[in-house]
Amino acid sequence: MSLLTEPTCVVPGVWLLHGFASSAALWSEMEQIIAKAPLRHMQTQRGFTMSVAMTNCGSVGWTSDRRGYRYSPTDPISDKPWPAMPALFSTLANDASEQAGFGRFNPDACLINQYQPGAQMGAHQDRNEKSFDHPIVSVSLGIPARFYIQGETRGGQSQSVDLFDGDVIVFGGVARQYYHGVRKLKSASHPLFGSVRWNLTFRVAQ
Ligand code: MD6
Ligand code: FE
Repeated sequence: MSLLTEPTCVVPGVWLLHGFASSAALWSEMEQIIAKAPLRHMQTQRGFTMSVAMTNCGSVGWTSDRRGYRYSPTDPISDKPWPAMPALFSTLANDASEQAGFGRFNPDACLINQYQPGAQMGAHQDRNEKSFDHPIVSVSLGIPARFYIQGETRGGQSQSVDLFDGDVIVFGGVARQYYHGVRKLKSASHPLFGSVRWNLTFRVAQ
């Protein structure tokens, strides 16, 4: 984790820390989380199956099913608490928040997203958290993806940024409730992950 990364502003409230995270260190923690709480394709409220596979760590985890989106203290597959948030994860998220000028950040939830080629995430707002006073810290690992930000409404003009292995986005302030998404993932290869992109999003949810 380099503290020498100069943040670049994508749009006001959204900062990119290029190459801030190291995939090898994070991967051994991710493997242990996935062993306890396997990746799964959740259902949307409308009954569609998400193309992104997900799991969580932390005191609460983000879930979706026919009843809607919410944070839950337990994994609905096992009914057990989600795996604990590794110290390496919370330290990285706090360092990124401080580096981007948002100050101390102590996430209680980390959503782990796995994209295979063809997977995408439609335009959405992150609004299931109790307060929007904290930013979201988002870590990209593996093959690159195009992330887009649309602003206060869905559709219309968007600002795009390509996210590479180790890139960290800090998403807060005036942008905290902006619509955003990830374009359909193109095939590529990463030495550790093959043709996969991972994304870790850290939130203060409770
Ligand atoms: C992704 N990220 O990069 C999905 N949300 O795979 C998000 O949905 C996201 O990167 C809020 C803040 C930052 C993000
Ligand atoms: Fe999001």
